[in-house]
Amino acid sequence: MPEPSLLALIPAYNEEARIEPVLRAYAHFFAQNYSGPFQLVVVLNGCKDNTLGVVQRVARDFPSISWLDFPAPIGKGGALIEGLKLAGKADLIGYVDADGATPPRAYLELVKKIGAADCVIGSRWLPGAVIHQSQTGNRQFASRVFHFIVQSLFWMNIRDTQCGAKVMKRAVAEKVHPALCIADMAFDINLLYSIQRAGFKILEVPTEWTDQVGSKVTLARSSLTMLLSVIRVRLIYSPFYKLLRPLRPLEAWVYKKLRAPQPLAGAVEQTRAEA
Ligand SMILES: Nc1nc2c(ncn2[C@@H]2O[C@H](COP(=O)(O)OP(=O)(O)O)[C@@H](O)[C@H]2O)c(=O)[nH]1
Ligand SMILES: [Mg+2]
Repeated sequence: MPEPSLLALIPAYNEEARIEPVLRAYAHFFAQNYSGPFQLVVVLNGCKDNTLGVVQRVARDFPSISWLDFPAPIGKGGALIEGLKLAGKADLIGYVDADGATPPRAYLELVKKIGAADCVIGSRWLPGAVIHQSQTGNRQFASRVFHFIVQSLFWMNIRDTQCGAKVMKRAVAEKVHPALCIADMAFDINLLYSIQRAGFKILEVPTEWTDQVGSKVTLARSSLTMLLSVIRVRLIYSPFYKLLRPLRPLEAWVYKKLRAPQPLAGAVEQTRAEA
């Protein structure tokens, strides 16, 4: 029996220098090793470099590669919120970083485990994970602090919410999509928490990871933005959320100061209406 159809999104922000070998490796590997239909959709957001030209050039060599280009800086979350709208096109939809931190074979391992769950996420912190190059000390420290905050706020019991490799069944993406509103790197928390709340099962599996040079994350600013965003997600699911509406302009101002992509307000209203 052929494997289910798979659509993998790659959010890309100024990735002209890193993305080409990754696209080639994924397209090649999945053509050779995956029997189901496979599509790779690069979602460009706010790129100021020639990522688009690079993606277009590689796409000429691989029919499995296409792209969506959003000229506005809508963030990794914004790009994935847009990309997940394509869920109807495949049985499984997921995403992976543009820099090749997750090799194609490790991504395929996640995909193969989906039978037992609704969503499978790669973990760098579970026993069995293979880390070829770890994140910098500062990054690891920030990551552990972030993990502690996320665990205290959401009790999801997920060891690594931030690994860039995730895959879910179509029905899961379609069900939670209206609840997605976080545009920055805390998008993953937004996604995982809505998946758990909707009653779906998330399976966390040890993965393979090579931290790559050229990270687009500016630690101080990204940490503050992510902190603000996880608090925001927590509040959305609290009874007080409506009372906080007058603070919206202040919130918009803070995101702007942090040069972070604004959360989508509309989607939040939908979540409340559904809840
Ligand atoms: N930092 C950042 N990354 C983005 C953005 N939009 C998409 N991405 C993608 O998010 C992924 C992870 O980014 P990266 O810089 O590798 O983060 P790191 O590996 O966690 O240091 C890459 O595929 C980026 O291209 C954005 O607005 N900011
Ligand atoms: Mg990276």
